[in-house]
Amino acid sequence: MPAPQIPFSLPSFNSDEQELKLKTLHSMLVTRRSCRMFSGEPVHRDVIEAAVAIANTAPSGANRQPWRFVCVSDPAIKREIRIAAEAEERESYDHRMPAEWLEALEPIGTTWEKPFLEIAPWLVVVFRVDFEIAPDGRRLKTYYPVESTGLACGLFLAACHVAGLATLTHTPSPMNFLRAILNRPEHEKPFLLIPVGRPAVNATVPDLKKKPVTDVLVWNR
Ligand code: IYR
Repeated sequence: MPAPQIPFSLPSFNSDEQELKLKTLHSMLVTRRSCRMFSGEPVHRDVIEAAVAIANTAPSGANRQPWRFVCVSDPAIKREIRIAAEAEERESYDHRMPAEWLEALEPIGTTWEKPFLEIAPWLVVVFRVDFEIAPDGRRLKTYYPVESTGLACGLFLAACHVAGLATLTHTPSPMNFLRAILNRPEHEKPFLLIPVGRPAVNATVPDLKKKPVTDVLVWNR
């Protein structure tokens, strides 16, 4: 049965107002960088919850919201995650990643070592959910879980950034160890590991440039 319809409207800004709104948002978001040097200073869990609430506004296939944000601050669990992630990363950097991939990563300067997994006050481990289990035990399929979870993660990164929190989109590969360490069921697949915290006082990031918008935007054909 279709859900009942409710009114929907948005502020009717003129184009100058629209541009101003977007310039303001752009000037905030353009300073986001993937950060690998975190301060260990705690971040209140209410702040993390507020950022997850923003992620949770993302559109999703059939509105099934096929994501789980597992937020870890327990040092013992962070340590377990670091040990398992570094074991996989070491194998990847030493044996699994082809030369072309290692070359692409050279400007970023990453290695198998991931101290930030213990230093960042929060590790937000995002799972994509392939089906939910209804209260009566039936499987409720989700739709476009990859696209939907990606959208939710994008909003989460933006939310953290505007709150002055640094993030990293980390994908230790393979990352099924996250399901085991975090006791998640088999139908939840690790999607992204996002360390969150303030940047370290002397944090640096590689001097990388974004492509100009004209390189990524095509009008009509
Ligand atoms: N997961 C590895 C390798 C890595 C891969 C990509 I693609 C990056 O943009 C950065 C790193 C790591 O985190 O080191």
